[in-house]
Amino acid sequence: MLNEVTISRGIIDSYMNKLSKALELDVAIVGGGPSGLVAGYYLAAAGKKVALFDRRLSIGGGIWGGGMMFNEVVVQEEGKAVLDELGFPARQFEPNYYVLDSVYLASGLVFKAMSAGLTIFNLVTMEDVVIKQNRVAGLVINWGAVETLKWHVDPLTLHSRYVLDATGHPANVTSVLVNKMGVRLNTSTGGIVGEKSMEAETGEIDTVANSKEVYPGLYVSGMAANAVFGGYRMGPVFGGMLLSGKKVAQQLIDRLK
Ligand code: 48F
Repeated sequence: MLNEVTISRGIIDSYMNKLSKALELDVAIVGGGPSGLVAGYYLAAAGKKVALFDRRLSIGGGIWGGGMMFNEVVVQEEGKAVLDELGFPARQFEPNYYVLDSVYLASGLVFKAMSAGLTIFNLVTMEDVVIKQNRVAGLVINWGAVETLKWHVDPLTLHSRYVLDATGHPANVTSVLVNKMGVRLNTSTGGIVGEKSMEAETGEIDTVANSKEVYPGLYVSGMAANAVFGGYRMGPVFGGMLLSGKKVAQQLIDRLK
């Protein structure tokens, strides 16, 4: 006979155990788009203690919608190497252009990253960072719904050796840091330079080049990296996003040695 209370207890105990383990991390990733998920996959596969937080119900960020809701994405030759490593099939459309279903990519990245050991908290938002000795040292988190409703509910806090801002176009983690602490970033202006208009070729190169540490303890990837350092946008070509996540993961793995 199924006992409803046992079902509830299973969920509560299991979630509390997961949340408690995530209070001290090697890397806290904010944002579950392509760059954050790929970074999470490589960090978890390297045995690092890593968790990813996304304010939305579904994980995958901008992948699901493909281009203007046509649920296909394009990956160029360089990015295809990451798809090959993950074992994701892509169809050649023209030389140097591969296409794959965006639902497959989003769900596949979530599955591969979690299978490698990444813990994911959906419905949880980053509302602030922790500062220790002039470096970013953790996250202040709350329910995404509390943020949406603008309710006055105090948050919880976790410590992490590094934080990755993978929040896409708004670069929310870096914005909070700059707005609240008035710090100088490792950018050309010292502030958030701002994303440039569409130029796919340059944007893809920018995304990877800009994926790095922007302030002690804080790394940026994906569109957040372009927003912070001032790179071009590129739309629904995803190779740069995949390579960006892989690059920051490798940098963080080296730093954590
Ligand atoms: O925007 P997003 O998909 O991040 P990305 O890795 O990828 C960009 C592409 O999707 C696309 C593109 C491709 O060429 O240009 O735009 O840079 O995903 C960002 C995720 O961050 C979450 C948000 O819900 C989304 O799923 N997010 C944003 N702010 C917060 C957050 C926050 N404060 N707390 C938690 N999650």
